Amino acid sequence: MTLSSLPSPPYPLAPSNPGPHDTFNASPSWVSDLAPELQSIAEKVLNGSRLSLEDGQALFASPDLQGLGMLANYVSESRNGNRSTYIHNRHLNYTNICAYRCMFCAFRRDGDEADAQVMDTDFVRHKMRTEFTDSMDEVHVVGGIHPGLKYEDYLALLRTIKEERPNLHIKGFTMIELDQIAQVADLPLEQVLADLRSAGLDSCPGGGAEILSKRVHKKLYNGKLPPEQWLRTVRTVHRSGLKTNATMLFGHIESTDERLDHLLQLREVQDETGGFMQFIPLVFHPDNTPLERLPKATGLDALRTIAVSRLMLDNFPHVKAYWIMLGLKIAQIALHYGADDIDGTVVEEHITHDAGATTPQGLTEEELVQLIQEAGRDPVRRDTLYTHLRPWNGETPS
Ligand code: V47
Repeated sequence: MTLSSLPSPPYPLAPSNPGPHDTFNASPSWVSDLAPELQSIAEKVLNGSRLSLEDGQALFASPDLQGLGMLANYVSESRNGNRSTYIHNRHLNYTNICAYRCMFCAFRRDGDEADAQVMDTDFVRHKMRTEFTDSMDEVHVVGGIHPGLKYEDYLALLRTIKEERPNLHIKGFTMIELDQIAQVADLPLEQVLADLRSAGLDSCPGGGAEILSKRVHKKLYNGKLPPEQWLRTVRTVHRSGLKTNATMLFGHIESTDERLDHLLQLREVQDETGGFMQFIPLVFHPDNTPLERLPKATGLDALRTIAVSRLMLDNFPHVKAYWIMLGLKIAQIALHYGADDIDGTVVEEHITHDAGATTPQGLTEEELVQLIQEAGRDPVRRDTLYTHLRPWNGETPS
């Protein structure tokens, strides 16, 4: 039996837009073993009360990383049981030419650099025929802010993908790209979103949020979509009916308060729109960037950030441990620190690998399944919107 022919599970995963954490009746026995600074926060979590900025500060400051992880894991398991999801997807970076010079980026190129590239529709069509299959669930489409692309180029890109692979879900264009597309179209964003949807856009990825802070924006990505505009754009996208993800790029010059402020801003948007599917903490990779002297974020910092995110973002249905950036082993541990998804097969990844990632460029479905099983979780294949869930019950290759 092939994986795609497996029946859908009889159980639902977490609701697509749950309210604050559900109320838990009896305190689990391990709560009394938590460090004192975590005890009152644990009470709030168990009562379904929302955590404050000060709670978040205490979580980041607590030396009891294991206790923090247990708390986040408790929330994650209450929503997802022992399930961890993955997706059969592939990335498509249609251009690496970018008008911006963000200090964290090793992916961008000027138009005259030898390895600068932009994919035309023939190239995309060829890729769709030779590298994509009908059994894939998602294509993740993002690119640089190319100064020369026309409105029609973006529409043609989507149409070409759908012509070749009509069932492939297109998760494409970050808020920055959407803002750029609206500018070149010289149309209101609402109209552009309607056009993009007609051409095939199904949802949007979470990239480009970086850290929603004016200070960090000014220092690292000045000129790019400012935080308030990112928030305005994402609200408009959600109101148009498109779901998106949200990311946070951490481990560079940001403070923990700036991380928390980022989370609280996302939580506020989610209260209003319910449009976020997943939260994805992204670990900064400094190689080949102007920030390459910065030390790399530790695995412990990544686990702490994932756990704090799970606890603060009480209205986000899912938290992703993006294995490409975390590394395989930390991603496995993260499935016990609040994350319930590890992303997908990916296959061809440039943004992190240009910045020194040592993970593979992609994993097979069997490898993803094995990764999840080794972590003691039950692998469940999902689609982008979590509407089709297929638990793995095949033989995992040894
Ligand atoms: O927007 C850029 C970040 C993002 C670096 O929505 C870097 O499902 C680390 O957003 N080191 C792209 N990070 C990746 C992304 C993503 C990935 C997988 C799934 C989804 C989703 C979204 O990566 C960029 C930027 O925030 N980034 N440079 C770097 N040197």
